[in-house]
Amino acid sequence: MGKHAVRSVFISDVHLGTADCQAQYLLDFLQQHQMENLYLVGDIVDLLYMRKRVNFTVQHEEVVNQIVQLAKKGTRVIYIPGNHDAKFRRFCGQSFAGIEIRRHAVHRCADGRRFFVSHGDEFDGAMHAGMLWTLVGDLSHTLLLRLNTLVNGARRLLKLPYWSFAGYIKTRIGKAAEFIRRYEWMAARKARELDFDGYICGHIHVSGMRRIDGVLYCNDGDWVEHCTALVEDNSGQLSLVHWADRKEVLLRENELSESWGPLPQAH
Ligand SMILES: [Mn+2]
Repeated sequence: MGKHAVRSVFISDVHLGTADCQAQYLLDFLQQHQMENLYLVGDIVDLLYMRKRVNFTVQHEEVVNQIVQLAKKGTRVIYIPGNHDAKFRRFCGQSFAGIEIRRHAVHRCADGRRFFVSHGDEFDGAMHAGMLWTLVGDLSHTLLLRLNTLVNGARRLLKLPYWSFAGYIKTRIGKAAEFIRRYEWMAARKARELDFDGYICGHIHVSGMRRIDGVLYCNDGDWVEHCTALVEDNSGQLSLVHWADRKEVLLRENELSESWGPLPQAH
């Protein structure tokens, strides 16, 4: 079977160097796709975590090698460091092994639409009193990820496909849903202010694609819980892809039905 030929791929929140990184699925995804542009939208290497502990396996190394190989073979690779790899932000404007490091990027789709691309942690400050951290406090979030890995270890033994336990829990907490909606809205507002057609980000580990107030919000998700990527085909259409034991298109741009107006101001 030939490779999937696509125009652009956006991935983020890989967290290489941690035990919860689903590197084997990402490696397979990168090997099965052929792309003109690869955007690494932050938190690719978890330098924060690696201060305490390092789980950089051979598979993690292979992910890095594969990305370097893609750059060598002509894929344009743009790396936008996030908050967990913020130490690399000092290299913004430089290139290493053919990989361009940027604080943010502008992506022009095949159909001419312009998207602003950033990791998304810049919205943390504007969120209510660090809502994310009161919500999924660092510790409980780490615990949730551990449980996710354990659940999927058990599922593998039972020959069941990968399933995001952490994602399942998070989207069912009312506060989390509110937090996610506010984040999506802020990104959409930023795109509108900057006069872009949409915003592409990651950071919150919840993939999504929504039309909000005239712009397209896209979140490429993560590779510790959901194993998702945002993909642009050769005509410029965007879709969200899940790639683990099961491989499926989660959402296509032309299938979007919901359209939200602006979120009411917070009380
Ligand atoms: Mn992040």
